[in-house]
Amino acid sequence: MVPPYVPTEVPNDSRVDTFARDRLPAPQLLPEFRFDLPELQFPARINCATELLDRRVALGQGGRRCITGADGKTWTYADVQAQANRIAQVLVDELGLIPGNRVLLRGANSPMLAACFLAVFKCGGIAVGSMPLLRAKELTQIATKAQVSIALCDARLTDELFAALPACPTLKAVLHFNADAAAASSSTSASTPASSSSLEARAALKSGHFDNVDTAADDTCLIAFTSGTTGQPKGTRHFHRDLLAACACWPPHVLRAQPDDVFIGSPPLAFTFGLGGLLLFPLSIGASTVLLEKVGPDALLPAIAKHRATVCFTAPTSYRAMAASAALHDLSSLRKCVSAGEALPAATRLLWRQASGIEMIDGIGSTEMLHIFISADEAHAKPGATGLPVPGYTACVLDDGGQPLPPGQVGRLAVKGPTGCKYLDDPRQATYVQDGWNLTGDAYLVDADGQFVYQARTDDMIISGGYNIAGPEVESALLLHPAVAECGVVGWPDEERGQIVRAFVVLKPGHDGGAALAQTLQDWVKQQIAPYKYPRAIDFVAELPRTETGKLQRFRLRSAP
Ligand code: 3UK
Repeated sequence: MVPPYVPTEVPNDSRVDTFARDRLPAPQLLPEFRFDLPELQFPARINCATELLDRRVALGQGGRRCITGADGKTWTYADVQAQANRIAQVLVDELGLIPGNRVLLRGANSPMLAACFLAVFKCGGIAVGSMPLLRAKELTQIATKAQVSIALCDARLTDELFAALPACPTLKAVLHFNADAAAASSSTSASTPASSSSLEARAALKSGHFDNVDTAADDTCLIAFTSGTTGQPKGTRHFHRDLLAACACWPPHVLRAQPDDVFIGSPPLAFTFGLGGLLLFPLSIGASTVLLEKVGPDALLPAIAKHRATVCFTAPTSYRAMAASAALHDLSSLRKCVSAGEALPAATRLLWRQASGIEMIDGIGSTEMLHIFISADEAHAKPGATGLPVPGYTACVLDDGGQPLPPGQVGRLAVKGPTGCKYLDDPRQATYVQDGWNLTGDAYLVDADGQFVYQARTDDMIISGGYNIAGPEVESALLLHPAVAECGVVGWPDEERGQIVRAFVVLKPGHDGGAALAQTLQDWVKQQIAPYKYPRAIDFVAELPRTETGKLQRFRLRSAP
C-alpha cells in the first residue's frame, strides 16, 4: 500500500496565501499518485515557468521562435520571458500579489494571454483560466469559488467581467491587455477601458528582470474549472509538478514532436487540452506555437497553410468539418493531428485520413487529470478505439463494486498516474476519486489487443428494452452514411421500452430530411451494428448544441421538444 500523499509543510508566513492548500481534499480522498518513470522524479521545490521558459533562454536558445499571434508577429523565447517577467513585476510590485493569490485570466488565445499564464506561475500565483464565452454569472461563480483578487482580461472581453465585478468582492484589481487589437475592431472600441489600466503600458515601465518565486513542487499553480454541463463548476487544481508531469508523459511517448515543429489548434488556453497542447508542450521542447483568436474550421485550415503548421490540436467535429474543405488548402506542412475532448468516430478518422493523408492521434484526457492519459500514436491507431494507457499512467475498467473486469466487458474507466483529481473544496471529490483511482465517468471496455474502447459517459448509457446501448456507437454508425454531417444520439423516455434510441441528425448540404431518409438511415444503422441499437426516432436539425470546447451537450438534446 502506497502511503497517502502528505502536502509539503507551509511555514506560517503572512507573505504566503494558503487558500488553495487549506482547501485540499482530505488525504483519504486523494488519488494515489504514481511517479513510475525516471523523468517523473521531481525535486521538492520546482517552479514550472523556470523549467518551461527560463531554462530555454539559459541554454542560449532565447532567439528561437516561441509564440506567433493572430497578427502574424512572432515572439522569441527571450521576448516571452521578458514580457512574462514584466507582467510578474506589475503583479508583485504594483498589485501586491503574494504567492498563492489567484489571478483570473481571460481572453481568446494570444501571445499576451500566454505571457500572463507564465507570469502568474513565475510569481507563485495561481492562474484561473476562464473560457472567452463565459458570461457575468459564470465569471462570478468561478471568481467567488477561487476567491480571485486580480484579473487580467483581454480588452475585448471586459464587458462581462465588469458586469460581474459588483458580485465579486474579493476581486480588487483589473488590468486589460490587447487594447490595440480592440481599437482595431471598431465594434468594441466604445467600451475599451481606460489606458491607465493597460497591462502592456504598465509592463513597459518595468525592467524585465524577475527572480521566479521558489515554489514547492506541490504548490498549486493552476485552477481549471471543468466545462461540466450541469451544476456549479468544479475547480480542478494542479501543482507546478503536475504541469511538468503532463509534459513528461504523453508528449515524448506518444506525440513525439520535435523542436522545429509548429503547433496550432483550437482549444482555449483556459481548457487544459489547449494549455498543454498549445503552450506547455511546445515550450517543453523548444518548439513554437501559433495562438489564434478565431479557430473555427474555416479559420484553422488557412492558418495551417499560412503558418506552415506541423502539429494540430482540435476536437473530432472540427476535423470532420475541416475534411470537407481540406482540398482547398495547402496542408503539406502538417505531420501530426491530435483529437481529444470527445470520442473520435472511426468515420471521422477515415475522412481526415482521406483528406489530409494523416492518421490521427486520439487521446482521452480530462480537466481533473490535466491532460491525455490513454492514447495511440499513428502506428497503434485502431479505428473506434482510444488507445493504450500513456506511459506514466495505469488504467483499468472496474465494475460497480470496484473490481477489475475482464477484457470485453463494459465498466467504469479508472486511472492513476502522476496527476489526478484534487478539487478545490468540493464534495464531488468522493465521486471522482475512489480507492485511489480517478473515475472519469466514462464507460469503457478493453479489447483483445489491450486497447481501451470508449462506450459512453456512464450517465449517458441508454437502456432500451433491457439492452444497454451506447449512444456514440449509434452516432459512429450514422456518421458513416454519406448524407450525415453531424449527429447526436440520446435515450428518450418510452413507456414500453423504458427508453428508446433517438437520433438528432444534421444533414450535409443537398440532402432533405424526411420520412424516406429517416427510414434509409435506420436501415443503414441496422446493417452496421446490432439491429436492436437502431434509432427508433430520428429528428433532422440544423445544428447540434455544443460547448465552447466542442462537446455535444446531450442533456440539451434530452430536453428537446
Ligand atoms: C471525454 C473523451 C472519448 C470523456 C480533455 C484532453 O476533454 C477534456 O477534458 P474535459 O474535462 O472532459 C473530459 C471527458 O471528455 N473525452 C475527452 N477526450 C476523449 N472521450 N475519447 C476521447 N479522446 O468523457 C472525458 O471523461 O472537458 C481532453 C486533454 C485535456 C482535457 N481537459
